[in-house]
Amino acid sequence: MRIAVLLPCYNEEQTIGAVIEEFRAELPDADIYVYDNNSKDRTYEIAKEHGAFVKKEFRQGKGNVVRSMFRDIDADYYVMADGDRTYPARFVHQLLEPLKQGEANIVIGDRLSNGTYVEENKRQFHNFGNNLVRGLINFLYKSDLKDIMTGYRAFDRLFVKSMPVMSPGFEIETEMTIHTLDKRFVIKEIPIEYKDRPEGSESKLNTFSDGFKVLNKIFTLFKEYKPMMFFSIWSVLFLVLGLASGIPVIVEFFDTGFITKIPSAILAVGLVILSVLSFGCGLILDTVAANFKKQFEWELNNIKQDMKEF
Ligand SMILES: Nc1nc2c(ncn2[C@@H]2O[C@H](COP(=O)(O)OP(=O)(O)O)[C@@H](O)[C@H]2O)c(=O)[nH]1
Ligand SMILES: [Mg+2]
Repeated sequence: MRIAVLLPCYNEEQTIGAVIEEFRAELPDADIYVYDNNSKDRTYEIAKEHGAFVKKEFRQGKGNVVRSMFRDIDADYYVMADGDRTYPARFVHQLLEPLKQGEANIVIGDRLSNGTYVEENKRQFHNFGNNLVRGLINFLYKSDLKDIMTGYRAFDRLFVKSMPVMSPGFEIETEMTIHTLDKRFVIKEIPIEYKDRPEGSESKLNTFSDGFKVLNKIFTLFKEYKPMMFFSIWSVLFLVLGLASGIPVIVEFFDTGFITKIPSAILAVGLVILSVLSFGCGLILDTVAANFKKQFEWELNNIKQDMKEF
């Protein structure tokens, strides 16, 4: 059974050595991979000195790194963590166990339910962001996840080899979670402790620009994965506005046999046409999305078949 530990890194010279040693102590037989993303410090050299498989990824962004890692690396189980020593390695066994038992395809280390993230993280706005994203996703996908954006995760091979990584940057975690829910992979959450970065080590995440990208990702994936619901919302909105401006015109017509509110009449017709168009878009794209889902299921069957022959 091969286990791969994946550590995407950008400027983590201060901590990467310790992270590699901690994971090696917990999983002596695992292969540890560090993908260095144009670091301006000695991350690459230090990771090499500590005996990790080190590779350079030139396209900047965590998503780009994860994309390459998922494509390049062969293993039965995968663990992903940050290179900043915020996710303790000792939880790795708890993360791997449900995969080995076949009880989950993806296990996430949840920083939020036991409050260690809220306690440790110094950036208050991140808690608001976490709550907002969690609320949105749980509402859209009728799920009950506690921590959507955690960087501590374990996956089985089926998940890794079928995950289309489209996000270039920090939206990658959100994308993975939504993909999991949409494609009915089994997800399990394990509460973990989170430790803030040591003094002098800096987070690469920008609260506002990356927060905006995450929200944008949720919006885009909602449109792509649930087009009927997405376009129905627009359709209803236009219909309500259309009726609001059109009903007085109709009432006037029945009362007097004439129409004097010409601008309202034109507006109402426009809005109702938009409503019907939105609904049509929803119907068409719903079929497209359904076909993609079927395609994906066949792809999963193929990957599973390859794994058996492997
Ligand atoms: N490869 C790569 N890794 C990155 C990049 N930005 C951040 N990381 C790594 O991704 C992980 C998470 O980033 P971090 O700054 O800790 O985000 P936070 O945990 O949300 O504060 C860390 O291991 C970073 O080194 C990047 O552009 N490329
Ligand atoms: Mg981090």
